[in-house]
This record gives sequence, C-alpha cells and structure tokens, in this order.
Amino acid sequence: MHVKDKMITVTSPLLPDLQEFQGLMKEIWDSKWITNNGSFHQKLEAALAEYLKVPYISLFTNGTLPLLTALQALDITGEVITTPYSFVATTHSIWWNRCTPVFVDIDPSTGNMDPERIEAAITPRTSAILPVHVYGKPCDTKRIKDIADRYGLKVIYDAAHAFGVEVNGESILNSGDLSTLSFHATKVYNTIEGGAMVMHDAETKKQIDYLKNFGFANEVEVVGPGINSKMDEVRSAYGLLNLKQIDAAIEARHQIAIRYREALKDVAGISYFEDMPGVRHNYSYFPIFVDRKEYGMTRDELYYKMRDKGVFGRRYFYPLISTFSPYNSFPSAAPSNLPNACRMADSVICLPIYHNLEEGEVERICDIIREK
Ligand code: T4K
Repeated sequence: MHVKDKMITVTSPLLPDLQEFQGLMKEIWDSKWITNNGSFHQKLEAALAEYLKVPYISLFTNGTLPLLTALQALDITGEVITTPYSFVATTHSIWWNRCTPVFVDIDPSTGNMDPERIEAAITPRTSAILPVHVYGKPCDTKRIKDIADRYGLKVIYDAAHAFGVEVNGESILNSGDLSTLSFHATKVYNTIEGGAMVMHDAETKKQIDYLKNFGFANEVEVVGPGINSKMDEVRSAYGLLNLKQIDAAIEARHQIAIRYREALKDVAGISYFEDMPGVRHNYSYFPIFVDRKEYGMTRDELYYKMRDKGVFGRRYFYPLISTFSPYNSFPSAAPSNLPNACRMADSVICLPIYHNLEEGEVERICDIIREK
C-alpha cells in the first residue's frame, strides 16, 4: 500500500518481539502459575520501580482501578478537587467512591489544573485533590503540595499519561501521596490492558497489595473492602519485554514531535506545546490547537478533513468531562467556571504519534494541515 493511501490512527501499540513473547509463554505454561503475584508479576514490579525511579509500585489490571483504589485506601470522603480536561475515568473514580468531584479550570499554557483555582474551590468538605499530568506534561506539583499541606488535603495524581516523565532527573510519579498509571494499549508503555500505583513506603504498598486482592492479608484474614484488580502473568511477561524497548520508543516519538513542530511552526492559527525546561517528556500525545479565525477553518472542519484523507487524529479531551451526566448539573461544571478548559477542548486535535510512525506519514499529515 502506498503511504498516501494508508489509514493513520492516533496511535499504534508498542508490541514485544513475538518469538521472545512465545518463549516466555512457554515458561508460564510450564509453571502453570498464571496469575496472583506470580514470578513475572514480581519481576515486572521490580523492573518498573527501577526504570521509573520510584521506591514502590503495585501493578494493576488497568489504569482505572488504581484510581478507585487510591481514593479508597486514603479514605477520601466529601469533595475532591479535580480537572475537567482529562479522560472520563479520572472523574468516574471519584464518583465510584461516593465523593463529589469539584472541577477547577486549567492553565492554558499546560492543560493542567491551574493551582490558582484550587484554593478558591476548597470547602470544609474537601478532602483531596486529584490532578492529571495531562499529555504527560507535569503539573505544578510544588504549588499543589503547598496548598494541600496548608489545608490538610491528600493529593492523588492521575499519571496515566506520565510514564517515564521526569523533572530535573526525578520521577514525576514521586509527587503527591499516590500516583496512578495506565498501561493501556494506547499508552506510551503498554501491557495490553494494565496499570499501576506508585507509593512512598512499604507499609502503603502492603495495604494496596491487599486491596487489589479482595483485601486478603493471608488465607484467612481480610483487612479491608478490597477488589480484584491484579495483573496476570501473561501481561506481566509482555510488560517485561516492552520495557526493553521503551527508551527507543520514547526517542522515536521525540523525533516525530520535533518534525511536527518544525513543519507546523509557520502555519498561522495552529499552535502546540513546546518542551518544558528540565523535563524528560514521553511524547505520549501531540496535541495541536486550532484558532478558527487565524487558521480559517474550525477545529472540526480540520478534524473531518483529516479523516476524509485517512488521518485519524483524536479530539482528546473533547467533550470535557464536566459536560457528561451526572457531572454536568454540578455548579463547578458551569462553562463560565471553566473558560480555559472549554477553549482547549474546542480547539484540540491530537495528531498521530507512535514509535513507528514513518517520516513520510508525518509529512502527509502536515501537508493536510498546511494546505487550505
Ligand atoms: N486516566 C487518564 C488520564 C486516562 O487517559 C485513562 C485512559 C485512564 C485514566 C484510564 O486508564 P485505563 O483504565 O484505560 O487503563 C483510549 C484508552 O482506552 C484509554 O486507556 C485512554 N485513557 C484514553 C485517552 O484513550 P479510546 O476509546 O480513545 O481508544 P480507541 O480504542 O479509540 O483507540 C485509539 C486508537 O488507538 C485507535 O484508533 C487505533 C489505536 N489502537 C487502539 C487499540 C485499543 C490500536 O492500534 N490497537 C489497539 O489495540 O480510549
């Protein structure tokens, strides 16, 4: 198929070498140990803790359950301050814990929750802040910590997009009380479905490990209202293999981001984020923002034009979570409270970016955006 005709999707999964994977499957078949904290699970936890530069990590079966479990483990009640500019799982985790999400606006220069807005949203019912490092761009963790400390609030970071992101050599995942990751097929690092929680101490890891296994501390003792959210051996083995190629995959994405920025820098009405100083980015997404007046076309006109030509970007994160039921009836969901988030959601297109997106494909995407 000619590059011109090929359908290009927003992402494409990083896959381990099939033969190597089959070799590990043989080991699992021989051992007959296929889930419940098996040896591949233990190896992957150790390898990820080292790669991610975090003291403790607990694997999960996806990126939603560690969010639910984090709120549960920290006994969060009442109101949780969060961002409307994320994937809906962020807010659902609050709702599933019978808490009330309180939306605050984002900083347009990062897409992340604006710390300025957090303090004004705190009430006597607030018990936690749940920010998202959206697109893997680090939140202002220092200011968020300062506010949380002053008001005695817990901080749980939804770091679903932030695999491998570092600030001045330190993992972003060490911020807050707990951080959660997604290893879904569409993420920079994937275990097909999968996720994890990062914590600071061994005691918390023990509690979380109990909670993800129904609360069992041993054969006869249940220490809390746990759930089943364990990762199995097959996906742990797959994850170990993918970890070997993650640095190369992130570098390939970096090169694609450089090409996009170079090709789009003179297109009036199209903007994008630059790298942040001191940050090791993971280039998990490449959002562009369309200014209708300057570009001469609406975001949706460009989005559908790209689709017509076989380029399937995505409008992450449109619509805002705050527009979905049941959240849209909350006072904090009013568009007047969230002008920056509304503007970003209405102008964003995430362009295709993945480890083996070819140079010619990037050119083809940029040509579509450049031609009017
Ligand atoms: N917090 C945040 C901030 C999140 O972004 C997410 C998930 C979560 C929490 C929850 O984590 P998980 O429980 O999902 O682990 C995707 C993902 O399903 C979701 O994981 C992700 N965020 C969200 C932003 O995007 P869709 O519905 O947009 O994906 P889908 O199926 O349309 O796939 C997009 C493109 O990827 C396809 O057009 C082609 C490609 N693709 C996809 C899959 C699944 C493949 O090439 N192969 C595949 O197997 O939600």
